[in-house]
Amino acid sequence: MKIVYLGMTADIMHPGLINIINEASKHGEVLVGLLTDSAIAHYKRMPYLTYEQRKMIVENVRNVSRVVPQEEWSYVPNLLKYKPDYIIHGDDWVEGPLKDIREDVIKAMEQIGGSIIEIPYTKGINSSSLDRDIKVIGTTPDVRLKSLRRLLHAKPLVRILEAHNGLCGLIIESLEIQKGNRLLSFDGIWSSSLTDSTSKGKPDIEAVDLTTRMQDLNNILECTTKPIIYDGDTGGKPEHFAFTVRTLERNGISAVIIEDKVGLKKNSLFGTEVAQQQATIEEFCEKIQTGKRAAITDDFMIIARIESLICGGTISNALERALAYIDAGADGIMIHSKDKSGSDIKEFCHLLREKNTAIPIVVVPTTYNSIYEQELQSWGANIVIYANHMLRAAYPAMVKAATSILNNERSTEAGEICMPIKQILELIPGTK
Ligand code: SPV
Ligand code: MG
Repeated sequence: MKIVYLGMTADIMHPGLINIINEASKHGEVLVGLLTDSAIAHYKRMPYLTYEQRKMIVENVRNVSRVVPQEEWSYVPNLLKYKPDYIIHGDDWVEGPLKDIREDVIKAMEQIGGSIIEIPYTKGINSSSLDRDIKVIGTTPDVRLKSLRRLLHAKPLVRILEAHNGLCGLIIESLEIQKGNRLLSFDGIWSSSLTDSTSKGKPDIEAVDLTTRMQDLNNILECTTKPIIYDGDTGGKPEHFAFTVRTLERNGISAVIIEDKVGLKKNSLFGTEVAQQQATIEEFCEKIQTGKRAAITDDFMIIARIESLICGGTISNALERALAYIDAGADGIMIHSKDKSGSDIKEFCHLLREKNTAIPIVVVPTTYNSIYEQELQSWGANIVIYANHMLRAAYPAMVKAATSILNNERSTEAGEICMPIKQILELIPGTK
C-alpha cells in the first residue's frame, strides 16, 4: 500500500478537509502530519483546540490511517522522515504565501522519489471564514484563562497590546497582516493601569478601584477571545490581593502583574523624578504567596514586577529580587526600566537566564522602543507588552479633530481626518 502524506491543522473540521482526506485515500494509506501548536503559532493564530484534542478528532475520521506530529511549518522534515509516496495539497499553494513552502516540497519529493498530488481548493468553505464565525460565538472564561500558558508553550515571544475599551479590544482581536509567509497578529491584551486611569481623566495612582476597572474590562471580555494580562499595580494589601486574584480568575483573566512598590504608587515612567519606594523582598514575597494560595487553578499566573531599575537600584538588586520572587511562587518575572537603550534589561535577562531557563520574562519596551521583537526574544524575553499605544495614538487624533472644528467653525475639514460615517456604521456587526 502506498503512503499519502497530508499536513493539516484540523482546528475546525469542515467539508474541505474531509474532501482532501477522501481524495488522498484513493491513492493509498493516509498519513496525516498534524501541525503542533508551536509549528503554527509563529505563522498563524493559535488553534482553538489543543494538539491532543485535534489528534483525537483526526484519528477518528474515516480514511485516516495514522496521525503523526508535524513539528515545523515546513513539510520537509516529515517528508524526509516518513518518505511517503505522495503528498497531497490543495492547489491554493501555487500562488500566495505558501508558494515557497511548495517549492521546498517539490525538491524534497524529488529527493525521496515521490510525487505531488494537487487537488482543486474547496471554494466557499475554509478555516478563515469559519474562524470569523467562531469569534462571533466567543469563548469561555476557562478556555481564555488557559490560553496564555498555551501561547507561552507554543511561541518564543508572545505579543501583547494595551486596550482600555471594547473598541481597542476589537482591534487587537481581529487585526492581521500578512508579512511574507507569516500572518501577524497580537496574541493578547494588556489591561493597563495607566490607560485605564487616563481614559477616565484620573492619575495613575491606584485611584481607580478594581470594581470600576472590572466594569470596563467586562466590555473587552464581551467582544474578544484572546488572553488578558491585568496590571494589578502594587496589588494593595495582601488580604485585598487575595480577592483581586479570585475576581480576575473567575472572569477568565490569564495573569496579573503586581509591582514591588509600597506607599502612594506613581507611574514607573517618572523614574526617580518622583518619590517611589520599593517593598522589602520579604513583604513582597508574602504578597505573592498570598495570591498563589488564593488562586483556584494552576493556570492563572501571578507575575512579579521588579521596579529596582525604575527606582534607581542596581541590576544585581533586581536579580536578587527575581530569584526570591520565583522561590516565593511567582509564575513569571516582569522587569521594567525607562532607560532608552534597553541595555540594562538585556543584561538583567541574560543574568536571570543563567540562573533560570524556564521562568517567563515579561518586558515593556516603551522607552527602549527601537529594539525589535526578535532581539528581545534573543535576550530571553517571552512576553512583550506594548503598554499604552492605543491611548497615545487616539488622543492626538481626537485633539486634532476638535482643534480643526474650532478653527474652521464647521466640521468639513475635520471630516477629512475622520473615518467615513458608512465605515463607522459598519464597524460593529449588528449596528444596522
Ligand atoms: C501601565 O501600563 O500602566 C504600566 C506600564 O504599568 S508603565 O506605564 O510603563 O508603568
Ligand atoms: Mg500600571
